[in-house]
Amino acid sequence: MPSIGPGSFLYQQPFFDDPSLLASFPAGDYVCNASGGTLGPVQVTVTRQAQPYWPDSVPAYTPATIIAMQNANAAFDLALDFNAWAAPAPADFGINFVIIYDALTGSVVYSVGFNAADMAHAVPAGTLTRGRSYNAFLYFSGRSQIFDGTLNRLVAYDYATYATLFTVACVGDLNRDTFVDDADFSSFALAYDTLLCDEPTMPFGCPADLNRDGTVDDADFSIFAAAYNDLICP
Ligand SMILES: [Ca+2]
Ligand SMILES: [Ca+2]
Repeated sequence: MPSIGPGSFLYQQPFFDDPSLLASFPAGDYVCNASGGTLGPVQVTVTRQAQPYWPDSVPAYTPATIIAMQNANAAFDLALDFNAWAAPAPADFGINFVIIYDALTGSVVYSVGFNAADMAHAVPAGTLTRGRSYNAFLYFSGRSQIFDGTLNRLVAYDYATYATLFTVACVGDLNRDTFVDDADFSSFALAYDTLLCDEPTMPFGCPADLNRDGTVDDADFSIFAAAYNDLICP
């Protein structure tokens, strides 16, 4: 049986999707030696499966959620929609989280567990700070543990996907600098000329669509004009 020395962390890799790791660790059993943890030196057998537990269904936000995350308003609940797992992993133990990190400081500002069958979660109003950048992870982890009378056989896997998340400083502040000024007006005018949010030339997330109805038109201009008149985000 091949042996993996201390410092190897095979189980932490998303190895079912990594061709080089697949080549390095073909299906079979491996002895994994570890030390330095609270248990001291331990030895477990890691069973490398021939087939992935789930071929294609890892957690991911829906496209509409990813777009909404480009102009989130921290003052309201933020609805996150994502897929459930079509073929839940046969894990003895699974843990799933939405984890939101501040993109600048790296600190965790929000973390909540959810069930594998869940397809939505709302980040409560007031959790995020306006005018900031975040990374919002969907994290899935599963463990299967089998004691065969001699050894604990462990199969473990972790997978995470994430999307960038921006909160607006205020309505109309399209470049998120806390002022609604000529720079924002220029961006708004271009979007107004483009009109439709699903035009390829429209900036991602359609930030100038202030009433979120899919077009940048006179209704949005009325909202923008009021903010432009105020200049400074309240
Ligand atoms: Ca601005
Ligand atoms: Ca609109």
